Amino acid sequence: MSGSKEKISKRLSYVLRHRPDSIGLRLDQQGYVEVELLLSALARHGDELTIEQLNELVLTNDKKRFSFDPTGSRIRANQGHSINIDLNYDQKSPPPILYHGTASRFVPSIRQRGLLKGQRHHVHLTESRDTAMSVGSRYGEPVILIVRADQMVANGSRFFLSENQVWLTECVPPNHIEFP
Ligand code: HQG
Repeated sequence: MSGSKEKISKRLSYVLRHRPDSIGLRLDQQGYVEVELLLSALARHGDELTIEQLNELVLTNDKKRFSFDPTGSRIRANQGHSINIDLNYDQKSPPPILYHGTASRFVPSIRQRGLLKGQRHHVHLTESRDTAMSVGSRYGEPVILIVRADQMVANGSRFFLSENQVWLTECVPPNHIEFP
């Protein structure tokens, strides 16, 4: 595929998280697709990508967005899906505080309704303020919210950790959010 690694990563994210059907693919239950099928489907749709380029991308991707299965014959996105698949995430005990980066214009609504998962399967949280800051900057003036995971666990919420260290949960009620 011509273009930057970022462009290829975005294209793969689109296909593997949201629209495999856009290039005639189906993902299995765990979100995997055969690497060979992926490469040939991309090629049929005008995006030539070699197996070497794909390996390099998976290895060096800034957020480790993709991973191969243990045999290396299949690939999937690690998180962020809008299509219905079962990633078999490990339920885990989170640190007491997690961060969520958002845009200032969403804050009034979040104060009222809490953090909602929207199109995705979960609300995405991080242990890193820096990551929260850059995620928030995508949509406007960034704001970092502090999520009291400790209080949520005490109230029975479940948390999951994706392979690329994104913390996931169903929703975050407003009373467990500290606003700046
Ligand atoms: C906001 C990136 C109004 C929420 C990141 C966010 C992440 C509300 C936006 C991953 C709301 C949804 C996901 C409410 C939530 N009212 N706005 N009640 N509740 N929102 O993109 O978390 O680079 O679906 O704050 O690292 O921003 O793609 O979610 O601003 O892990 O690999 O609604 O994307 O990873 O936006 O980002 P998104 P997100 P990648």
